[in-house]
Amino acid sequence: MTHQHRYKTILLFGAPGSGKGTQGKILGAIPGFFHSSTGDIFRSLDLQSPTGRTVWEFVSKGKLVPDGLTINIWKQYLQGMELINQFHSETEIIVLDGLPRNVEQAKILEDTLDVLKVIHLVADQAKMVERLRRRALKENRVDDATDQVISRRFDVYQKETKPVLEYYPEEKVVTIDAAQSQMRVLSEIIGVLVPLKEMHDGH
Ligand code: B4P
Repeated sequence: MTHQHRYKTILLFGAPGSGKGTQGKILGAIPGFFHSSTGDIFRSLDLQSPTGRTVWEFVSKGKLVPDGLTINIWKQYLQGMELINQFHSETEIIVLDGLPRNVEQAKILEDTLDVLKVIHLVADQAKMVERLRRRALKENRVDDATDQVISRRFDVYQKETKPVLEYYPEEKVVTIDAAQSQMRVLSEIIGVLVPLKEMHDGH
C-alpha cells in the first residue's frame, strides 16, 4: 500500500471495559463507517487451528498477542472483508477498536492508517472492572474470567497501551467521559464524527 492510499481511520482508544466494542459496533452500523475490532477477530478464530491456539494462549492470560501476528491477522481480515464487499476502502472510514495497542503497533501501521481522530474513552478503573465482571457472567470470555486476568489487562494497558496516546498529535485526541450512559457516550462521539464525515464527503 502506498502512502497516498492509507485507510482513513478513527481510533477507539481506552482501557478494558471503557466501551470501545460497545460503541464501535453501533458506529459501524452507520453508513460510511466500518467497525473493526482485533478482540472480536481473535475470538472468532478457530481454536483447533495453530494460529487460533497461539492467540488463545495470550488472550486467556490477559497478555497482548505478539505484534507481527496481530497485524498479519488484522490485515488478512480486512482484505477478506474488502474481497467480499463488506468493506469499501475508497469510501468508508474504519472505526478501529483495540488496535494499535502499543507504540510498536502504531509505528508498524503508520504506512497503512491515516488516523483522523483518536477517541479516548476515560472512566474510573473500579467502574470498568465492575463492567468486565458483569460481562464475564454473561459472555463467558476467557479474558474476563478471573480478577487476576482482569488486573493483568489493566497493567498491560497502563504500561504498553496508554503511551500510544502520545504517539499521535495532541489535536487529534478527543477525550470522552466513558462513565456516562452508553447513549450519552455515543452522542458525544457522534458530535465529533459528524463534521469529520461531512468534510470527508465534501459537504
Ligand atoms: P478487546 O476485545 O478489545 O477487549 P476490551 O478491552 O475488554 O474491550 P471491549 O471493547 O470488548 O469492551 P467494552 O469496553 O466495549 O480485547 C480482548 C483481548 O484481545 C486483549 O486483552 C488482548 O489479549 C487481545 N488483543 C486485542 N487487540 C490486540 C492488539 N492490538 N494487540 C495485541 N493483543 C490484542 O465493554 C465492556 C462491558 O462494559 C460490556 O459488557 C458493555 O456492555 C459494558 N459497557 C460499555 N459501555 C458502557 C456504559 N457506558 N455504561 C455501562 N456499561 C457499559
